[in-house]
Amino acid sequence: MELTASQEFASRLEYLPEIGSTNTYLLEHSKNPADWPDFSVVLTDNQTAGRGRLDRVWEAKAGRSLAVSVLFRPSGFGIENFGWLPLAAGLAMQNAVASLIHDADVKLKWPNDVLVNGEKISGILAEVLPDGKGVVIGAGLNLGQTKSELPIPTATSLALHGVTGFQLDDVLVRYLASLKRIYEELTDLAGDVEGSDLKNEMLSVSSTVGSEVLVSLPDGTSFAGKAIGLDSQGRLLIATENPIEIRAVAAADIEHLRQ
Ligand code: BT5
Repeated sequence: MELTASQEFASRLEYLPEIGSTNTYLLEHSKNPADWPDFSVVLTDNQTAGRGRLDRVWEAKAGRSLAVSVLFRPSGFGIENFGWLPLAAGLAMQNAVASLIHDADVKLKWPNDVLVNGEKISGILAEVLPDGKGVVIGAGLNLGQTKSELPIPTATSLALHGVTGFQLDDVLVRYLASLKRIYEELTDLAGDVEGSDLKNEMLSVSSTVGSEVLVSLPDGTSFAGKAIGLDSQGRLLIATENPIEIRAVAAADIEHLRQ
């Protein structure tokens, strides 16, 4: 696999012709920082057991989708700011997709789904290393699937928006270049994103902030409110009416009700 352009941005880059899950592979193999430094990358175009959040499944058609996992061992900020990393990855993927699809609305649904005209083209799964000193961030991107090859009616792919005939490297380099730029910004800010251009950029491509949402929490409860912003750790802030309060959610499923 020719990955010359992407190689420039990764400290280590490993292409696997087939793998169950790039996240699982990286979590299991990356114990030694000397072999697997910060910003090591593992990818495949044939992921057979992709994982979503909360034990859900990420489906990928062999040869028609990208699965890429990046290892972060931040030295510039601590675990309290790790919450920004999956949001950074979502923004990087939004940048990559928006650079390829010009005639559609490419937005970020909190925490990090990339939607094209409201349909999901990419999902991201962040997992903290067993030693707590880093995070693996995996992204799935639908490349060549037809509508019937996608698992849900509200999913889409690059091909469905006329983006075809590219090399994997052309797509991957856009994601990695953007992710590296955002990671460097996050490091320069020492993870303190409040009031920064980076936070404004995240807010400007968010379809969630400003929307009425239904929030479903991992414990099975749910509540409705208006998403009004992100707090200092990247949690979504929701204003509710009954009772009148602002709640911050770190892990939840969001349904957009109306803008
Ligand atoms: C996600 O979970 O969207 C995170 C997906 C992360 C996948 C990457 S691929 C590289 C790395 N290695 C892994 O094993 N995983 C990561 P969540 O927000 O829970 O959404 C999962 C839901 O998205 C599923 O329940 C389906 O409804 C839907 N879905 C599954 N496959 C999809 C696809 N290819 N395109 C769009 N939606 C999909």
